[in-house]
Amino acid sequence: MIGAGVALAVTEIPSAFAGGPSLVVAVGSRFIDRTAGSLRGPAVALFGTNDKPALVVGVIVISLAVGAWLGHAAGRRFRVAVAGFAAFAAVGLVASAADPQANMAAAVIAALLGASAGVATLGALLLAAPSLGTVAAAVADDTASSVAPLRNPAEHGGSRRQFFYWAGGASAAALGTTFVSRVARSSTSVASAREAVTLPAPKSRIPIPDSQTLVAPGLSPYVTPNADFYRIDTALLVPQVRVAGWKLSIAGKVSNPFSLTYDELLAMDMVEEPVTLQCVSNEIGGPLVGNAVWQGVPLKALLDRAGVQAGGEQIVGRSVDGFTAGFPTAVGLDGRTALVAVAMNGEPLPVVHGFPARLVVAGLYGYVSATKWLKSIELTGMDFDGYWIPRGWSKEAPIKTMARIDTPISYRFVDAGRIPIAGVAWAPTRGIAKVEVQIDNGEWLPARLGTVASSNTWVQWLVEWNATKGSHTVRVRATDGGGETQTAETSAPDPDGATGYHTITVNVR
Ligand SMILES: Nc1nc2c(c(=O)[nH]1)N[C@H]1C(S)=C(S)[C@@H](COP(=O)(O)O)O[C@H]1N2
Ligand SMILES: [Mo]
Repeated sequence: MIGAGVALAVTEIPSAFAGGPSLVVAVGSRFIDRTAGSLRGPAVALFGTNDKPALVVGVIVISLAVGAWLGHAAGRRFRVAVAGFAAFAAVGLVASAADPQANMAAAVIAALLGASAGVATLGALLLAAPSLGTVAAAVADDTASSVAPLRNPAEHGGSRRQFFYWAGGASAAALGTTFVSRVARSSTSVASAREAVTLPAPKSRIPIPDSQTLVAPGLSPYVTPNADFYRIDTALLVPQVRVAGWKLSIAGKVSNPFSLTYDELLAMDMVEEPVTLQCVSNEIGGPLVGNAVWQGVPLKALLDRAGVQAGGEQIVGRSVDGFTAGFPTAVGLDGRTALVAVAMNGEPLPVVHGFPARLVVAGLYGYVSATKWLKSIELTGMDFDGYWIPRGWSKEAPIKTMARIDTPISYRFVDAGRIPIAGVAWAPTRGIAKVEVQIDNGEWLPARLGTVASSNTWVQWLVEWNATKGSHTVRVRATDGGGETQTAETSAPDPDGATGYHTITVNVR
C-alpha cells in the first residue's frame, strides 16, 4: 500500500507543473465518460460537485488496495510487483492519451517516475520486513540488477524497527510529494489571471429590476449571485484556461472560418442580458437552476462573419476538455438571446462557470447549449451528437415551464397565521404569464408576480396565506407567455426534463 501511495504521489508532480490532469484524474475522467450514460439521478446523471472528490478517493483507494495485494504477491515473486506497477502506469497513460487536457510529455514522465518509485519503495520495504525470510531472497533474485540500492538480503535480515523506519520514511515522502504537487498546481491556476481582466462596457444592456419587488424570507433573489449559482459538468479537474494561449475558433460548415483571441473577442460589440439557465437533471423543486446577467458577443455576429453554409444545421460548442453540446442553427439564430458569454453578473466568468468564454442560449437546457471553457464553435449537420446524446438524453431540449416553491420548506413547522408562500417560475424565451397556488385541493389562487427584465428569466411569485393548524398540501403551477399551463403529469428528468407540479407538505402549529 505504501509503495502504491508513493507511486501515486510521484505521478501527481509532472502534471502539477505542466497543468492538465494527473494520471489519477485522467483515469477518473475516463470513468466519468464511460459510466455517465448509465448513472441516473440528479447530480449523478450529469455529475455535480459532491461526487467528484468521491470518485478521486475511489481511484486512490482501489489503487492502494491493488498495491496491498501486489505487496503480498511480490513477497513470493518480485516480478509480479514490477509487472503490477508497469500495468498501473500503462492504465494511467492510456487514460491520459484519451484526455484532451492531458500533457502527454508530463504523463509519460509521471508514469515512468511513478512506477519506478513504487517498485523501489516496495522492494525496500520487503527487504526491511521482519519475518519474511523468503521475501528478501525473492527480491534479490528478481531485481539483483535493477534495484541497485537494495542491500544484500543476507546481511540485511530485516527487523521490525527497520521496517517501520522505511515504512514511515516512505509515507512521509509520499505526503511531502503530495504537498509539493498541491503547491505547484495552485501556481497553474488561472484565478489571478481572471482577476486581472478588465471588461469593456457592453454596447447595450437590458435593465435589471434592482429592487426585490416581492419580499419573503427564503425566496430566491431575482439574480442568483455567482457563488450560489449551481454548477454541473463532467470536469473532474476544472479546466484552467490561460487566455494568453487561448483562441476561439468558428469552424465547420462555414465559408469563412476564423478564430479570435480573448482580446479580439472582448473588442467586439457586446450585449448584457439576463438568462435563466437550468440543468435537465433538475428534479421538480430542485436547485439546478439560476438566473444570471450574462455579457457577451451575440452568436449571430460571429456566425454572420463566418457565413453558415448549406448543411450547417447544427451549432456545436466544443470545450477544451472535450465536452460537446449542439442545438439547431435555426434555434440559435431565431432572435433569442444566444451569446458567447465572457462575464456573469458583472464579473469575468468564474472559472467553474467556464472562464474565459462559454455559450449561453436562452430556452435550452444546459447540456445541449451552454458549453463552458469554450474552444470552438463548429457548424455541423444534425447527424453530429453532443456529449449527452449517445448517453440517452434527448437531442432537442427546450426548457419546460416550471414553478418552484422556495418558502415554506416542505415538512418544516410554521406558526399559524398569515405567511407568504413564495418561489420562482420560469419558461425562458416564452416568459411566465401566470402562477397559481393550490392548498389542499382547493381552488387555484393567482400569485402576485415580481418584475422581470425579460421573458428569458424566471419570475418571483408570492401568495399570502392564512395558515391554519394542521398538515396542508401546497402545490404550484405556472402558465407560460403563450398561455400554456405546465403539465400536471409527473415524469423524471430523464430523457428531456422533469414535469409535474412542485408539491410540498406544510405543518402548521
Ligand atoms: N465544458 C462543459 N460545459 C458544460 C457542461 C460540461 O459538462 N462541460 N455541462 C453542461 C450542463 S449539463 C449544464 S446544466 C450547464 C451548467 O452550467 P453551470 O455549471 O455554469 O451552471 O453547463 C453545461 N456546459
Ligand atoms: Mo445539465
